[in-house]
Amino acid sequence: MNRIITRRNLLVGICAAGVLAGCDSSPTTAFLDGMEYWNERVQRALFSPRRLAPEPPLSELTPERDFPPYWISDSMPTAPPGWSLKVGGLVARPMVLSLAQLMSMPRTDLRVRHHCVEGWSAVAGWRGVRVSELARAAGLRPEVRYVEFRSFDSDYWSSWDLPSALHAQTILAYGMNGAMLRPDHGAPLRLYSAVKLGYKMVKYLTEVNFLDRKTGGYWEDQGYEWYAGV
Ligand SMILES: Nc1nc2c(c(=O)[nH]1)N[C@H]1C(S)=C(S)[C@@H](COP(=O)(O)O)O[C@H]1N2
Ligand SMILES: [Mo]
Repeated sequence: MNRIITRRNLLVGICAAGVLAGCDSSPTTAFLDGMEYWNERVQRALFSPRRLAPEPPLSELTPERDFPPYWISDSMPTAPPGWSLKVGGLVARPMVLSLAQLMSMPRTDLRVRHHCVEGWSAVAGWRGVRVSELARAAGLRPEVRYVEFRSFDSDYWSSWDLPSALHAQTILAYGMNGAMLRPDHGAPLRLYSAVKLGYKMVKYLTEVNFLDRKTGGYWEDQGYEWYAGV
């Protein structure tokens, strides 16, 4: 229909192929690594830091009971007492922020269709603070190219390219559909964005690190595409 959909289908196809091929060093994997390199270059070229993704209308909102929750731990992760978010890496002002402090920063609302590579999608409204706002407060050193997001869910993590992380539709969300984020969807704080696939949206956040190198990710290190733009 439009370029966004076409690109996503391309990605999901490549991801699925990557999973089937596994992580051995077969010629297929080498081919897929080559494809991923090419694919990331194409996606980066198409990505514009100022272009906003269209938001689905309110009528497309998924009833909450139909929005599948997902986590890698054996049971639903719950925030440790005294939870706070560490912001570090190559920054002038490393910070430790409470939820109250995050909620007092300028807030942004987004309605996004979530795409999981397992084949489902769902729409919700998310409220939080832009990663770019956090970056401004922390003061990035010029070498920063990547952002790493870590969580208390069995150390789940993902790393992002800086332009996607600083996009106006990438936030650290503490609210969902007009209420506080619940533990099934990543409380107290999760990443949410209109420009990436589901597995990049790290839930149960503990740390945001601004870095000069890629640090992979939980699924990315098992063959899922690293860039994963939508
Ligand atoms: N900490 C953490 N974040 C995570 C995951 C996870 O297992 N642990 N799963 C990812 C995947 S694959 C998806 S599709 C979404 C699911 O978000 P939801 O539970 O709100 O639907 O979270 C992503 N972030
Ligand atoms: Mo997913």
